[in-house]
Amino acid sequence: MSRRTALALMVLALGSCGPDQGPGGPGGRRDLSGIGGDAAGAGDDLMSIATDDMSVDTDGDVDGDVASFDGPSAYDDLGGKSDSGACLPPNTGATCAAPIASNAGCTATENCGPGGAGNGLDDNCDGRVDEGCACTPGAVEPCFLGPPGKHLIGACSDGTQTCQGAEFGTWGDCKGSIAPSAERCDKLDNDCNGCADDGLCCDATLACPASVPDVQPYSTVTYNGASYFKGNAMTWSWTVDGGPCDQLFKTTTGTPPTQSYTLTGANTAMPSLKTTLSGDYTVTMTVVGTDGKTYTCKWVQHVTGPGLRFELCWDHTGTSTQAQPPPGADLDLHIHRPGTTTAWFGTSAALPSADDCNYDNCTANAFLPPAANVPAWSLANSNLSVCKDTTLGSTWTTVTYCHNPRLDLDNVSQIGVPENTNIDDPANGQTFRALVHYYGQDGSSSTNNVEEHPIVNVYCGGHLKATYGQAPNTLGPCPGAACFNHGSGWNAGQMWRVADVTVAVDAAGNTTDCTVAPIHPPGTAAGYYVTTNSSVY
Ligand SMILES: [Ca+2]
Ligand SMILES: [Ca+2]
Ligand SMILES: [Ca+2]
Ligand SMILES: [Ca+2]
Repeated sequence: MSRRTALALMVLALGSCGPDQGPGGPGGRRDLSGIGGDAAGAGDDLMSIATDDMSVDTDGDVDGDVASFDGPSAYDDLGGKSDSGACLPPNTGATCAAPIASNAGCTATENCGPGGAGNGLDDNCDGRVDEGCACTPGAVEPCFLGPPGKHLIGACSDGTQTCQGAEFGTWGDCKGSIAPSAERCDKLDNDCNGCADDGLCCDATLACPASVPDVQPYSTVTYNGASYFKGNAMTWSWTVDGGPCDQLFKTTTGTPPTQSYTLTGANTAMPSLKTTLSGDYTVTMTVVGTDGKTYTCKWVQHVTGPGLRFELCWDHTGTSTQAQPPPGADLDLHIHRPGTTTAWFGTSAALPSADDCNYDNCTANAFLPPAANVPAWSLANSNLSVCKDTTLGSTWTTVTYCHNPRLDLDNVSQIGVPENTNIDDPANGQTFRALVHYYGQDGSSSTNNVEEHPIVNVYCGGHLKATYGQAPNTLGPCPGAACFNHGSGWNAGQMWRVADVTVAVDAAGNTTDCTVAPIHPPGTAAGYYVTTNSSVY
């Protein structure tokens, strides 16, 4: 069984706001040339001539809302102006000829999209996305927490929402979306009205990136803070906020928490981030300049692996005897071969089923000669480059390729380490079933019961498509039908059949999407399917 050292991340407490250097100069004037007015309907200049409104303003509020619903909006007022007015050098200003209105695209009612499961937008601008739309519990979709007319404009970007509930789901909060915010001096269009730094007088100190290139799991990305902050820095500090497993580990792995990624040089101008899991990571750079001001940039680092990826993590990791955090247990991720419904596990631990990719036959060690009983599913091997930097990368280097499927590592008793199975090149239409097995503790059967609440995340083409076991829809409680607190070693004990994932693969071989069907107890339409001592498919 493999082990790896869990690296603790120092989490830094940071300020959250950048400098507000504007608006400078008295008497900023409105732009009379455009059809639009103030982006947010505030700060009208008394010196301006209020005759620029050629349209019929039926609602008496700001102009520029021609295509918008006239009801109340959660995004009404960011307090901005679209014209900087006169700025004192070296500051410069910007005007916005036709700012997108703060309630652009807002309508009277929420739109659930053609399929009825939501369209990822807050159409009625009440601060909730797809409220009232039906969805399948566990499904994950992109979402934007802002007026639909500002979707993907400027700094505004999508987050994700998760369908919660039992049989009839509802969308949970839209998390990770960058919503419109008050304009500030950073070369970005923060209020997403179509113009960067408009209404302010800004110098060139801060230039935040609107986006950064995607990277693959187990790659290292180094950021050069000096390319974003051009002033003289007194201190640098960087933080990273990870995906569902890192969020779980934040509260269950002790202090400081263990995270799946490592961030080195967090107090330097050039930190390096090494991730092990797919997902969206929010990166925050905070600089205190010698001018005493605090400067902040924030962006999302997309970590996207090809194909299909299953990721398992659980709340109580580690050994049966550790004091802090409290004792953990040993869970395992199993993925079943498509097109068959053979039993999980196999004849014995020494003769595992080649239809079941798991700790016993699917990590790098299993593919060293003679490589018996490995899951040979007629999928092409991947180039060594995609796995050589993983935890067992040196073994893969000996093997000389990356197998599909493959399990990155087997976590038996390490604190805060997920298990991740990769299938880089599934065939279009193949369906893969995931199972979580409660093996026990310390590599053996359970010696004491630890109630676990595992999470399984499903990524297709680099995007999180489904997540199971997250609060408020965790496994358990114990005692109960979905209790998960005891393992009995190889092929025995509690097993959770999670979901069937069917992939969509394009002609070029790229996984573009998938459909995910959660598995419920037989004869029911809701709930998690946990069995004991049964290894049937
Ligand atoms: Ca709404
Ligand atoms: Ca909607
Ligand atoms: Ca703007
Ligand atoms: Ca800005």
